[in-house]
Amino acid sequence: MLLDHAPTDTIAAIATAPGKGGVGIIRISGPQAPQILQGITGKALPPARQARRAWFIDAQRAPLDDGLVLWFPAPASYTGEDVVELQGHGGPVVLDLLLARCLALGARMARPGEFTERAFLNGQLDLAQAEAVADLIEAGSAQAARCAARSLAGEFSRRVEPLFEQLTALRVYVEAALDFPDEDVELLHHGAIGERLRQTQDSLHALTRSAQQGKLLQEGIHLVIAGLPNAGKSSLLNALAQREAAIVTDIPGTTRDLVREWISLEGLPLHLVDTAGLRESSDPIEQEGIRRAWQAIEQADLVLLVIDDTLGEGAAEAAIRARLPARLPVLSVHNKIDLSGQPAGVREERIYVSAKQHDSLHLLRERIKQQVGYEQCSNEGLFMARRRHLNALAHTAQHLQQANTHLHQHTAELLAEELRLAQEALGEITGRFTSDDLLGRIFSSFCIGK
Ligand SMILES: Nc1nc2c(ncn2[C@@H]2O[C@H](COP(=O)(O)OP(=O)(O)OP(=O)(O)O)[C@@H](O)[C@H]2O)c(=O)[nH]1
Ligand SMILES: [Mg+2]
Repeated sequence: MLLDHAPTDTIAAIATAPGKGGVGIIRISGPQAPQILQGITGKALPPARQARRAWFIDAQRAPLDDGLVLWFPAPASYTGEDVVELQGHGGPVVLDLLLARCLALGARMARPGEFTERAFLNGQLDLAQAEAVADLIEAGSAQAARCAARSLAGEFSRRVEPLFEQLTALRVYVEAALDFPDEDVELLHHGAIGERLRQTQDSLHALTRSAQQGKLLQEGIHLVIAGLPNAGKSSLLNALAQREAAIVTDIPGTTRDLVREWISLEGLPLHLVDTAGLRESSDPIEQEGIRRAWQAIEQADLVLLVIDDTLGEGAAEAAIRARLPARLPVLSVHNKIDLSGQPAGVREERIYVSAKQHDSLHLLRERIKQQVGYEQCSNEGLFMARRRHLNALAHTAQHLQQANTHLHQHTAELLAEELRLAQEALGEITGRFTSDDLLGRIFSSFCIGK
């Protein structure tokens, strides 16, 4: 496992955001942290976990700053190691001087996420909690922050744990069948394994649904507005963003660049992209705009295909639909109903709106949430999850499915193996089974000082 290479060097970093601020914090973790603290204050260690005022001094004992020191002896600290915090004035130059002094006294610069990585390696946090630290910092909405806080408090891990236990119990049962081959057939015929397997699959399914909601809240969705020139794409973007973000004119081909807006749909972060109208064009600028539009579509989670309802949907739209990636969900939005006279509402999977009159936009918002499976009211038990977690849950589900097949074919060895693989995939979430390579990737995405 991981704990056999616990670090022995001491790391330091500026923990507060770059720039000027009232207070700036330097964090030091590792065995030399107490000596560095004594070196930087020229005094004995302060009492543990109590703020003390001190002068920070350089090698010639000249003052660098006047601040607070905090001393957290291991293991009752963030990283589980000896930790020191220096709270000085938040100027970039003074913080650099303080950090340089820490390095001169024996610390080395921390890599991004290294404090949290050490907390994980020392068992202060599991992996899902460690990731929640970064997600809390990055949270783009109040809902996302609350979900990240729940994951940090261990809510996600607490829901993974019983599943893990269920799998252990199942494995014990099946391994027993393997150890006593005479009773093998009987055990596998026994409905109990099938029943337990089904229960485990059900719990996994419920957990996956919650995790999907969490991931939506963390990453949001990329929604691209596409369609023919003049269909009202930019008008729709402006209406959804509630500001005049994109230029609107009655000249077809107005928009060339991608216009990006970020909005929150009752807590769901929505990255809107307005694009150039899709048509054959000989204008090189417009051609480039159309190329970018397709590029944005390739990366979208959802496309709003805007149709001018006074013209209706025709061959040009059909050509666009044919070129859309097959995996991509598309919402058909009929615009300009104030001109076409069509009633507002949703009919046959099409939404009838007026971007100009802001008519039926609430229905559009509802449909977007429905399409991506966002259940805004059920935020309560939600926790933050990442793509990595969803992948792990999906792999677990696949192995359980395989296990089911082997159960029906009475191939006990293969059943046991699939259960083992399922448990391994599930264990990746909290870091029970995790490669160093994966850890490196997870923690390097953190900011320095975290
Ligand atoms: N009456 C009415 N006019 C609309 C509506 N939506 C857009 N328009 C008008 O249609 C024209 C084109 O609107 P835009 O939003 O610029 O259309 P677009 O799809 O972004 O066009 P390009 O950027 O050229 O591809 C403008 O004159 C708008 O005022 C609507 O719901 N009702
Ligand atoms: Mg436009």
